[in-house]
Amino acid sequence: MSKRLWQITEFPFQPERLQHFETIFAIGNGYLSARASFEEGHEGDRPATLVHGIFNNAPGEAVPELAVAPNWLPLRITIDGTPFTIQTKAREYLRPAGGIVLGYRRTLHLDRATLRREVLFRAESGSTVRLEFERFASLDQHHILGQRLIITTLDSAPTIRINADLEHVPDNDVGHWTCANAAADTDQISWTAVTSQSGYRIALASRLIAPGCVESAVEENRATLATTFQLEPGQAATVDKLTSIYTSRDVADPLAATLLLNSAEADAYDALYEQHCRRWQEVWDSSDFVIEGDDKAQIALRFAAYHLLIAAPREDDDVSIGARTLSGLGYKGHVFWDTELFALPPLTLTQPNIARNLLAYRYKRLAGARQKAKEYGCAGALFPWESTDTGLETTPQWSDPQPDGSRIRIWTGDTEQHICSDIAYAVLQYWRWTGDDAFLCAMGAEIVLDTAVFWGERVEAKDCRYEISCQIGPDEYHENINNSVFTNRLAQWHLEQALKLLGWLADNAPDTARRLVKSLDLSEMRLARWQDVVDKMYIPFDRERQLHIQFDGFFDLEYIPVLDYQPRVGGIWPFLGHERALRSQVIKQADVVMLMALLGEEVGPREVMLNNFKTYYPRTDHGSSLSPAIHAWVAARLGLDEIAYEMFEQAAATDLENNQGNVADGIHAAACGGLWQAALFGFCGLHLTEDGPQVDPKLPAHWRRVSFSVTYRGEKHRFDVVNPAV
Ligand code: IFM
Repeated sequence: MSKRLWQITEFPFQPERLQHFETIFAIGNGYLSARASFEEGHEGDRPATLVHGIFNNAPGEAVPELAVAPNWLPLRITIDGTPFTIQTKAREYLRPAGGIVLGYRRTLHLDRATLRREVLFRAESGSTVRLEFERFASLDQHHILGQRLIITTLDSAPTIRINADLEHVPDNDVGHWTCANAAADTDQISWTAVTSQSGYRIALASRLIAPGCVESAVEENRATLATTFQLEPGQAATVDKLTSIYTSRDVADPLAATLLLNSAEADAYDALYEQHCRRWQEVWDSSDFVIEGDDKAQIALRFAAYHLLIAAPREDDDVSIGARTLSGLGYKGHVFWDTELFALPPLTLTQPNIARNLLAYRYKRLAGARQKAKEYGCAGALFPWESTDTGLETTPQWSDPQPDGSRIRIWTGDTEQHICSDIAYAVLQYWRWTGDDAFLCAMGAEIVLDTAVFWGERVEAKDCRYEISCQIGPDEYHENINNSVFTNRLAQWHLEQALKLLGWLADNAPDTARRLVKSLDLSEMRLARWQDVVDKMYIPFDRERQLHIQFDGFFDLEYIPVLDYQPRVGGIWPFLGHERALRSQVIKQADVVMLMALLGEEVGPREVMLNNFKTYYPRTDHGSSLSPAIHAWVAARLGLDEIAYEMFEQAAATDLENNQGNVADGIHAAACGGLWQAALFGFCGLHLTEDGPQVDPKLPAHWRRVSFSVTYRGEKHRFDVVNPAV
């Protein structure tokens, strides 16, 4: 298929979108990601390489965040003494002094996770050179980063000087690193540092393979490798920079590992790159979703899958995907429900090993979840709303200052408790699709059952029914409300599944059943209560109008016709203000609609589903990037074709077109996973039957055909869906 559908291009340079492109052109390999900052730097850039799991709570900061690793990208180039830079303002193209950029094109190659940039540059001396940059984070050897520069002179014999650096990133630093040490060996440079609070050690080493005699030095705030050479007219020179990186999460002595790896691989760019591409080919063989008839949707889906695939830990089951992946510092790298309900399901279907790693991350943090439940006065496990390396709650309690200087109390860490069921849902979905009983017995069952223990204690018995007060559902505009239908129904479903799971374990894995009954104290009395909650949970429902009520009193709030507020970027919350939003029926994101996506027909008959959608869709401002894709999915199932496609387009534009206005802070992992799910579960109607996976397509009218594979219980199932309507 056409290469064009695997590429995203910036042409010409768009300075006003510098940080946007830094995010969307990030490269990565599941171990780390690097934002797409220029090798030579640029005013206003935000270079950042983020490595999974390297969190630090810097002095004076309320919560931990991912610490930006030292910068391995810098290549400072001079041509006949003119420093190579990209000018920002068009008029600078005409400036008589300094170099001139004659042409610029940058392309992200999704199929091979490679970023390329070509620049035609004229030095002050009049020499014109073409610079072709390439970079990748090896998928084959996760600790190696490759950069290549091919520099070709067109019309003269310029002298080229190149400095390849490792350096600290001061702009992003809030005191994360101490003990930084730059060193220069005869043929390589290195950088080591230690996080100030968490004590993680990091080491990077670089080598330069280039014409001329390469010399190394330590300068202020950087270690550098330098070479100078001359080109004949028409001649091209290749410069390779290879960097290796380790942390103390990987090995006992990161510096030793880094130096060893770097010297072993120093002359092997081509071989490394070839292996990298081969590995990506394998990944795409099981992850691609091909659409015929809609090039824009095709590129958007590949882009979404690409960003999940570069963020997803392939070889580490002790880390997870943050809400903004590793491509930016939004939400400080914290992990939310975005992972389990948005990013993870497509991985369960296409890359089950990665999905298992993500679930194991939660299992390994059950201690933190138990502590949180205990602090809340309940037994069982209550996962934190925002999670990092420790597994403790890391949601900040106060927002950053608002325009008027005030701060808003953030309640999600206190009362957004549906995360327990979101994680249980992901575990059970993974188990059903993979049949991985070993995982279930070793980890999954304990997650599902101990979070069920929490719900069993958390629910409140009132007037012959069970209620849950003071919650935040997915719609975070409404805080500390009573009887969120999403939360109540999901908790009920969760307890029902927990009882079934225990029955399955008793029949199929009696030792595990016995162990968990004992360790989690699953007494007869506790189980009887679960059944009672399943039977008597209060699900707010309006019988007259045959629809679910998002929470107690929702329809008493002020009605605001959200659909009238068009066109706009982002939600309408900023013009309403926090207080009015709380008192209105404006909904931030799919809430009842999210419930319908997760539980499908279990929520109610088609008439109720339609009533729900038609009631809540016009009240939702999609102030969260999690919302549009879920609406697309549910609308497609309900046959609301126009809305489904419009919402799909909106989800697709989240990062590519920056329609929430905050992509500089990182890719929206949930929007990516949501988009993929909207295609699989929404438009294709993928579902499990007793005979395995089946589809029930409701494709957009202009999609001629789609094809994709999913792995079910270790076997690949290929679907090729032709649209009968075309
Ligand atoms: O988890 C989401 C939440 O649902 C809405 N606000 C942003 C969070 C992180 O993406």
